[in-house]
Parts: sequence; C-alpha cells; structure tokens
Amino acid sequence: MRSTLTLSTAAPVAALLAAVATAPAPALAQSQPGGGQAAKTVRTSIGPVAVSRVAEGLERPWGIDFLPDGRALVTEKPGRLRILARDGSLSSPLAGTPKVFNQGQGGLMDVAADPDFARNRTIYLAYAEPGDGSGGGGTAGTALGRGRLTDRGIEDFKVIFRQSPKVDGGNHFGTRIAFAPDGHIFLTLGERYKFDPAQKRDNTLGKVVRLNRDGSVPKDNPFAGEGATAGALWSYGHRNIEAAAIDPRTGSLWIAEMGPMGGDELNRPEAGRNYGWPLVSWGKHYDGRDIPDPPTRKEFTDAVIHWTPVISPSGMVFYTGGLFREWQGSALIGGLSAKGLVRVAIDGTAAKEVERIPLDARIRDVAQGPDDALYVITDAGDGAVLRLAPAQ
Ligand SMILES: [Ca+2]
Repeated sequence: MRSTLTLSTAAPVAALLAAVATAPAPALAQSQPGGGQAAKTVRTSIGPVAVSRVAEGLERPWGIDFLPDGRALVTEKPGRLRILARDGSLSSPLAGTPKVFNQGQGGLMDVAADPDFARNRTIYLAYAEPGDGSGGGGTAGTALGRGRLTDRGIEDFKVIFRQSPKVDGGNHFGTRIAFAPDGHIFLTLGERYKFDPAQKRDNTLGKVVRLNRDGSVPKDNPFAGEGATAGALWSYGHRNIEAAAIDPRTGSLWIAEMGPMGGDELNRPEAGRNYGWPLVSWGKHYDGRDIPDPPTRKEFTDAVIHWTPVISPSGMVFYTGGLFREWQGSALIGGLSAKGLVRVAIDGTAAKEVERIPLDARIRDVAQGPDDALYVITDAGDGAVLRLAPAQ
C-alpha cells in the first residue's frame, strides 16, 4: 500500500511521543517517557527523532506493509503472518498462509497489499517454497502467491510465480515485491548462492522478474520472445536483492542488493540490462579472491551507488509524507549490518547517500505509515516494530 491517507496517529503512540524528552542526545539515548514503553531519541538532519516500540515479540519479522485502514501486515520468517492494529496489538497468526522452507535465509518473507486492495482485498506473499512440499530438507526456491484477506484469514491462496529451478541450500532467496504505476509486479530474486546462473536467461536465479498481477508474463517484457522463463525477466546478473521500491516521481524501480565481501549495490534496473554478477563486483569473494570491478566490463551496467563496508540492505521505501518534509524524495534503506536506515537522496537517475539514522538494531524492512511516520522491523528472535517521528 503506497498511497498516503490522512489518519490520526494511534492514541497510545501519540501520548507516548508527547512525553518523550527532546533534549539533544548522542546517537541513541534513553529518555524518560514517564512510565510505559521506553522511547529513545536519535539525532538526524531534521533534529531529534523519537523512536518508539510499537510492537515486539515477533520471531524474525521480515516484511511489513500497510493496509488502507491503517493496519499493517507483518510476516515472521518461520511462516506466520499477523495484523498489526493501530493500537500496536498483534493478531494471532492468520490462517491460509503457505508452507515455507524455513531454513537459512529462507522462510516467509515479503508481504504486499494489492494497489487495489480496498476493492479486491488481495494480498501477495513472497517466500521460500520447499521443493518437495514437506518444508524439510531438500531443494527450495522463491515463490510468489496471492489470496484474499478476510475475517477468517487468507482465503484462496494461490501460487502465481515460482523461481526455477529449485536448488539445494538456504541462501539468497531475495525477495521483495514492488508494484509499478502501470500495475505490473516486480519481484526480486536472489541467485541462491549459485553464482553463474545469474548470467543465464534460462533460469530465474539472480533476476528481477516483471509479471502481470495474475502471474502471467507481460508481452512487452524485454525477453518476451525467448520462451516462458526468459520472458518473465526484467533484468539479470543480480546477487541477492532484499530491497526494492518504486520512485513515485518517475515510476522507476530501484533495488538494493547484498554484495559478497564488500560491494553492496544500489541499482536502477532497466529492461533487459545485465548487472554483472558474478563476473564483476565492487566486492571480493569471501575467500579473498578478487572479482573484477564493474568498469572493466562495459557490457554490464554498473551500480548507481556501491558500499564497502557493506550496509546489508533489506527493505526500502521512498518517503512522500509531511512529517519528515525534508526527506521527501529520499529512499530510506534498511540496513542489517548498518543497524539503521541509510537515507539516499534520489533525483531522476542520480542518487547520493546523505545520512544514516542509527537505530542500534538490524533493520529488515521499512514502510511509511498512513500517519506519515516511518515504521521499521528489526531482525531478531524477539523482533520489534519501531515507529520514527520527529520528537518536536
Ligand atoms: Ca572488485
């Protein structure tokens, strides 16, 4: 859900924020809200920002997306989907979600409400799907499915896309869902730590795919004439893409992907382009072997920004709201190893990192709430939803 609605802040949060001390503090400092939930303030370019814990007790939360009514959907990697109410309470796990491959980096991952959710009640889930249906050992691959959110849970859930082939191992599933302004779905797919398949168009490892909302392949995709697998591709030569968002001003897809040892990347994937993994990278292999830098191979499209040391990007949103007016037009990227948000100012095709917002936690996803606050989820066994809003 990308549109911004005018909704009042949930009352307990507003009361909490009103009580937060706004005195300047070095990085993250404990303030005294006068009982109840602890809030912290963090210094940013716009002044002190209050960081409050909206919810906690989530087991490795992975994706968050808001519904038009102000509630949010939150996934937990082991396979649970919950609703976060506006008062911060979490629902029981919803019925009707798929069996997931909960191993390594795999599990229930991203969630997204259909752009027409208010009319069709449809939600999408991206997850690691077991190859043999058991959820145990064996092969797995990223899958995308959709169903309707009802009072009884998720109904009529149906897989609409499967990464191919399914392979062994528990690394690099991706995955994020982004809706283009024309209604198409972009789904980002990791290369499953298999390297070379990212360069070939006969599989969907290390790719961005572009789909119709029923999972069928648009006829104007760049490789539409090369058969069903290649036909789904938008771009290739990617490693592990855990962040994706559409710039609402241009309609362009932006992604952030994990590099190997060094070399995380911000890319603006264009139709049919090859981003070079594993033949070029700004990072090195984990065993220290060099990988040629991107400018040595002109046939590959270089990153717009690359990071060494890495930020481990996971989750991204373009901020459009009024609470952080100066951040409009910025992409806020969640960082696992950066332990905060990385703010990147984007102007057309140009991008520049301008600020980091330290949050002292591995950030797995970020969303803009209907109250224009920023919400992040933390990657932990006891994961939390944090709300960021100006402290004054
Ligand atoms: Ca290199």
